[in-house]
Amino acid sequence: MAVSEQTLTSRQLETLSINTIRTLAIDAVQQANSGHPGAPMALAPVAYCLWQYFLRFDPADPVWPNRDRFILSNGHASMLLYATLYLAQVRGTNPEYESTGEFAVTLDDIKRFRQIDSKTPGHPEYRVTAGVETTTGPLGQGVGNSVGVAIASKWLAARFNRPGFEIFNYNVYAFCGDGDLMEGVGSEAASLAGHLKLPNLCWIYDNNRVTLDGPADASFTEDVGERFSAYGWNVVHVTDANDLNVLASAYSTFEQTKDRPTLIIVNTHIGYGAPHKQDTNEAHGEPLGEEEARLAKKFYGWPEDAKFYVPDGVLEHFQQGIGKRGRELRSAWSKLFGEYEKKYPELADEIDRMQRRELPQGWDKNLPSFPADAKGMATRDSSGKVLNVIAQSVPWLMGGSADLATSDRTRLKFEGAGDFQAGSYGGRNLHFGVREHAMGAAVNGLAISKIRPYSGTFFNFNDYMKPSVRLAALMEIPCIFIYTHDSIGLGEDGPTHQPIEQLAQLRATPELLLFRPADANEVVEAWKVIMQLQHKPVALVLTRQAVPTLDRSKYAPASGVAKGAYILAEAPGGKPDLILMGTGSEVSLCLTAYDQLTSEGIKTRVVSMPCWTLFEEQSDEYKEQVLPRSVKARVSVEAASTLGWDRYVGPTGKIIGMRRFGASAPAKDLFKKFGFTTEKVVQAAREAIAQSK
Ligand SMILES: Cc1ncc(C[n+]2csc(CCOP(=O)(O)OP(=O)(O)O)c2C)c(N)n1
Ligand SMILES: [Mg+2]
Repeated sequence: MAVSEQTLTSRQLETLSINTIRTLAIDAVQQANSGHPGAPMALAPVAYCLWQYFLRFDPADPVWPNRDRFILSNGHASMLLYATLYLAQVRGTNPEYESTGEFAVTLDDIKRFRQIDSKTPGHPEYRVTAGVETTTGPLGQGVGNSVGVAIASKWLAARFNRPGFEIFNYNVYAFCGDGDLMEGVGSEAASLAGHLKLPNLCWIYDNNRVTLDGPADASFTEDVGERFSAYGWNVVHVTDANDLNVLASAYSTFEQTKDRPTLIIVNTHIGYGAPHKQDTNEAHGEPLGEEEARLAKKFYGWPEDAKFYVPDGVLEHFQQGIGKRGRELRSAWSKLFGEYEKKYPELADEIDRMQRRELPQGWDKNLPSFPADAKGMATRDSSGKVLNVIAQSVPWLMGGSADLATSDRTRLKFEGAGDFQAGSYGGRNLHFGVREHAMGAAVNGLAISKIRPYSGTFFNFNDYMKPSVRLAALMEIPCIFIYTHDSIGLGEDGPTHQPIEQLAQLRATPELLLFRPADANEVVEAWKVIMQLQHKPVALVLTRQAVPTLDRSKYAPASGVAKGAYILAEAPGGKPDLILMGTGSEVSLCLTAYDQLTSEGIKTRVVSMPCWTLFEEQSDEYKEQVLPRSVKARVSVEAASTLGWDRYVGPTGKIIGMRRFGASAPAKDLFKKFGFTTEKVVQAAREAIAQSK
C-alpha cells in the first residue's frame, strides 16, 4: 500500500499530526519532570507513517487476533506509543479480552504520564494499557519478543488457514534503537529470525548515533546493515526520517519481501526540532526545559505556550486513516471468520479457546501414573513423558530448547509434532540454538500471542535468560520454563554447570511459580497445576539423575503438590516431635532418614515442599496443619543455597544445603562430600531436637 495522492490539506494534516505526537511527548515529559522526549520527537513521522498507512490494526478492537503487532522495543520512548494510542483513539479492554469502549489512553492519562496508577507508566506495560503488546524498557527484550510473535503468526497460519480462509497473516513491527541492537539478546534474536527466514517480521532501527552517555560511536561503531545482511535479513535504508514517501516505500518493500525478515535503518535526529539539544544526548533522559520546549514548538510552527495541544482535525485525520482502514480490515476478517466457524467449527473453537487462555476439553486425558519403584527415574524423564502426553491433547502447547532437547527431554516425539523451520512453519518443536536469552524473549512473544509455550535448558543457564523470565512474571503470562540438571546431582560437569543460587532467585520473583517435584508422580501433579494457570509463568526444575518413585500406598498422594507443600510421611500417631522438609531429589533422603528416626522411636514427619509460593497462598489453618508452630525441631534438606529456609525451620532448626559452589565428580560422591546423606540428616535431626528443648 503506497501513500495515496495527497491534497495540500491532508499533507498539512499529516504534519500537524506528527507534530502533535512530538509536542505531546515534550509536554508530558516536562510535566512529569522525567522521561525521554528526544526519541519520540525523532520517530514521530516513522510511527505516524506506519500506523496511518500500513498497520492492520483496528483501534476499536485492540485484541483482534489477526491484528498487526506494534512493539516499541526502545521502551524509553513510551510517549511515542501513548501519543499514538491516544490519537488513533484505541479502545480499552477488560480482563475477558472484550473491548470496553473506553479509550486506552486519554489526554488526561497523558497529562498523568509516569504518575501513580496511571495508564501511562514510564515504560510501556502489557496489562496496564490496552494497545501495548508487550512490556518493554530493558533494551533488547521487545525485539526478542517480536521474533516469538512472528513465529506465532506463521504457526497459526500453518495450523488454521484453509483454502480461501486466510485467518492468520499478521505482521510484526518492532521499533528499536542502538541499545536494542547492542544488547546480546537483540543479536541472538536477529540471528534466529534470519535463520527462520521470518518474512512477517520488520524491525525499524532508530539510527540516531546517540545513546545515553553521548555519541554512540564511543561504543558502537559496527556496520549494522552489514551485520543484518549477514544474518540473512533484507536491509533497507531511509536517510531522512521526515520523508514520508521514502518511509512508505520502505514499509512497502517489507510487505513485498516474502523470503526473509526486514530491517529498516532510519537515519533520525534525536530531539528533532529542539535547537540546542537535537542530535545530543541532552534530548534524552530528562525534560527539554521550558525554554527549549518553547523553541522546539516554534520550530514546528506550534503555538509556543500551548500545552497538550491537539489541533482541530488531527483526531479526525487518524479516524479517516487507521480508524477507517482498521475497521474495514477487521470487519472483513470477522465476516470471513463467521464463515470459517461454520465450515471448520472445531478449528474455530480452538482459536476461541486460545484467545481466552482456556484448555481444550479432555486436555488431561491419558495422563500417566507411575508405579512405585525404588530405582525410579529422573524427573526430567517423567516430565518429558507427561509433556508428550499433554501436548497431544493441547495442540497449541509448543516450544523447544536451547540446543539441549536431548538432555532436557523437551522434544515432542509423537507423530506429526514436527519441527518449526523455514518452509515448515507448522512444526511444534522449536530449535532455539544456543541462544537462551532470545529463547526466553521469544517464549514471551509466543505467550502474548496466546500460544502455550515452553522452553528448555539446564537450570544453571537460567542466568542467561533471567531478564526475560522476569518480564514474563511482570507481564503475568503463562510461560513454562523447563530446567533440568537442577543441582550438584548433575555430577561430573562440575561447578560451572551446578546451580546453587538459582532456586532462591526465582523463588524471590513475584508472580512466578517455581516447582521442584520430588518424584515422577509429583511431576504429573505439577503439570496438572501448571496447565491450568492463565496468568503466571512457571519454572519447572527437574533432576538429571534418577529419584525413587515413591510408594503412594505408603505415603500421601502426590496431589498435595497443588497446595505447594504437604505432609508426605506422618509420624506414628500423627503428633510429630520433628519435621524433615525438602524438595526434589532431597525428599527421598528425608524419607530414608525418617525410617531410621522412626525406628529409633523419634516421632518424625516428612513434608514435601515443591512450590513455596503456592504453600504461602494456603490458609493459615492449612499451613499450621503442615508445619505446626509447636514443633520446633525442624530440618530442611535441599542441595542449593540455604537462603530462605530459615523461614521454615525457624531459629532452632537446621538447614542442610549448599554454602559453596559444587565440584566435578560423580553425583553420589558429591552428595556425600556436601553432607546429603541419611547419616547427616539424622545427625542434624538430633541436634535440632536438642536445640529445641
Ligand atoms: C538493558 C538496559 N540497559 C540500560 C538501560 C538504560 N537505558 C535507557 S535508554 C538508554 C540509551 C539507549 O540508547 P538508544 O537505544 O540509542 O536510544 P536513544 O538514546 O537513541 O533513544 C539506556 C542505556 C535500559 N533501559 N535497559
Ligand atoms: Mg540511539
